[in-house]
Amino acid sequence: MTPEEHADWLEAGRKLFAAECKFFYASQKLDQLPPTAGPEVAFAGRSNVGKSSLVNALTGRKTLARTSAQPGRTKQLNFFDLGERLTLVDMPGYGYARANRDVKEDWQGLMFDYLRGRPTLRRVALLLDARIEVKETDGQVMDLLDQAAVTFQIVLTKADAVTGAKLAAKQAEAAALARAHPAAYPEIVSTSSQTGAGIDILRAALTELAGPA
Ligand SMILES: Nc1nc2c(ncn2[C@@H]2O[C@H](COP(=O)(O)OP(=O)(O)OP(=O)(O)O)[C@@H](O)[C@H]2O)c(=O)[nH]1
Ligand SMILES: [Mg+2]
Repeated sequence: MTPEEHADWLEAGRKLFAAECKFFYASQKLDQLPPTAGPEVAFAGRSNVGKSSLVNALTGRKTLARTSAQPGRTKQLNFFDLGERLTLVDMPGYGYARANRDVKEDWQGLMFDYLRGRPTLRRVALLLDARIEVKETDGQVMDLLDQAAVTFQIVLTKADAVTGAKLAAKQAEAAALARAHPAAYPEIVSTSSQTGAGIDILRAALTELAGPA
């Protein structure tokens, strides 16, 4: 991209994410998903990785998606319409050990079924916490997305909370994971919902999936 093209790319992202964003649906069961319509991007990752915070940072609304310091806050698939061009789906987290067993299986079953079977799902933003090592469940989700041929993009979160050297090492680790997974998009985006770092890049990358303005 030339510098002008890059500026246009960022501007398209800024514009889309400045559009009105409305919560319109919460699903607890797979037979209760909203009807498929336009393109969807889902935010997936371990409990507490910062999915809901990232949805808020992208849309510039502090309380659109509910966040919490306690893991296991988001318990449903929450659907948000962004300017009638893109649907954002804030998912429950996986790997939350303290959840009641039945509840845990319910959420995870829902999540996996949704990821495997949703025809309008164009990409998964797979969030990894820059402070924490990659866990087995992260690998399992990446394998599942490979099998389902759902493109995913690794997004590092909480970049503000690590040193530059640690972030660089984490980016290299994430890039190696992306190379090892056929469904992974090669670019890794490092973000902070707290400082806003990388948010403009992620907005622009996701705008490539959106319907026409
Ligand atoms: N330092 C820092 N903390 C963050 C950032 N993003 C989120 N957090 C914190 O991480 C915690 C979890 O954030 P959530 O957005 O609720 O995480 P989640 O992935 O939606 O969690 P579940 O819905 O429980 O799966 C909260 O205490 C946030 O304040 C970030 O960019 N930097
Ligand atoms: Mg959440």
